[in-house]
Amino acid sequence: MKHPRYGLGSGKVEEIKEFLQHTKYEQIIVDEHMTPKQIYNLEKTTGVKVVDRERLILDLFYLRSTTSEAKLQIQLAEIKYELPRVRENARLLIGSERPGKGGSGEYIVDVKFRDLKRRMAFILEKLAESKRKRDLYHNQRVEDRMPIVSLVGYTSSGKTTLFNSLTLERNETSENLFTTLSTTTRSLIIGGRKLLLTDTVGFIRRLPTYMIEAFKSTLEESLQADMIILLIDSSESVDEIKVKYYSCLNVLEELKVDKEKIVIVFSKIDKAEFDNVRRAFTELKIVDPVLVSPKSGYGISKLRKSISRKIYPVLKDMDSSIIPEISNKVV
Ligand SMILES: Nc1nc2c(ncn2[C@@H]2O[C@H](COP(=O)(O)OP(=O)(O)OP(=O)(O)O)[C@@H](O)[C@H]2O)c(=O)[nH]1
Ligand SMILES: [Mg+2]
Repeated sequence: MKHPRYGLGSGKVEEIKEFLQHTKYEQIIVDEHMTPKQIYNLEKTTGVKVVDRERLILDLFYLRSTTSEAKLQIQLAEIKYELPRVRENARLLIGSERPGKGGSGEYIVDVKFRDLKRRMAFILEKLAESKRKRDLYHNQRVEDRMPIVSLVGYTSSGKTTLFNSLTLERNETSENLFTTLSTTTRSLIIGGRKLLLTDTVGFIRRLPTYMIEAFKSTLEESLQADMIILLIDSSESVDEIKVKYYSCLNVLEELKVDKEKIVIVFSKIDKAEFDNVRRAFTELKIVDPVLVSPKSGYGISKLRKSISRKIYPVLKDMDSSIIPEISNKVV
């Protein structure tokens, strides 16, 4: 492991200490995964609270969560964050005593493990309950033969703004990260036929697998969609676009999404630089991209056409062979 003591090089730690002498910051945020020992060491040497990348994501999630399901999912992620840290945290708590057999350390570890496991079982049961309800609802939709289109993408790529523009909803949008943490589905009519559009939590690069796991039940709606719109913020630099594009594809791959269903849509085109966007297309080998700006309304009718082109073959097939296959997938 690089820099086992602090998670940072000792030169950097000195630099931080020096910096803190002249300022009044209360927290250090490290954009990396850290062990409890590294957090403890860095806190001790700087006298300031230390938050690592995962803790920060969890805190943001928690702050932003509004529905009980989102809260449960975050609590689950939090438990998964804590479980591998229990032993080390106990060791740090009782100083030099090793949590060996019979010692008070072992007792602390046992109690904590049992408590976390008990809470985890409770949360999993609650989440299973809401999944059952969700599946029932989903099966009903499949029976109603309503195609589902999902909006996915990096956090703050503009999913909710596009969702609002297509459905005439007024869901909260903002420049903050993780504005949306629960899934919303609304019906809309395209080409004279009804379909369902789903908006959900945004992705972020280097999202640990256990966090994706925790959000799986809500993200599953994206998995089961007939079309997945992967939204890219085109107003960013080509490098940024590429990093975010690939991290979204990785998450979708991890969730075993069928690549055929994915359609790439570039958003915020009103804010983008033409040359930049063209370079991004070339470098990402994207042909026939859809460009939109829900803010100005640009490209929305073209997007509606792309949706119906992608969805209508599904509708045709649904009348015959596809139906039993889809029903099997969701039960
Ligand atoms: N200029 C411009 N800004 C946009 C456009 N679409 C979205 N935005 C802005 O981008 C920011 C993020 O938009 P959201 O719709 O909240 O993004 P999101 O993908 O739903 O974000 P999360 O819910 O956090 O994952 C907001 O400040 C929007 O006003 C657009 O077409 N043009
Ligand atoms: Mg949103």
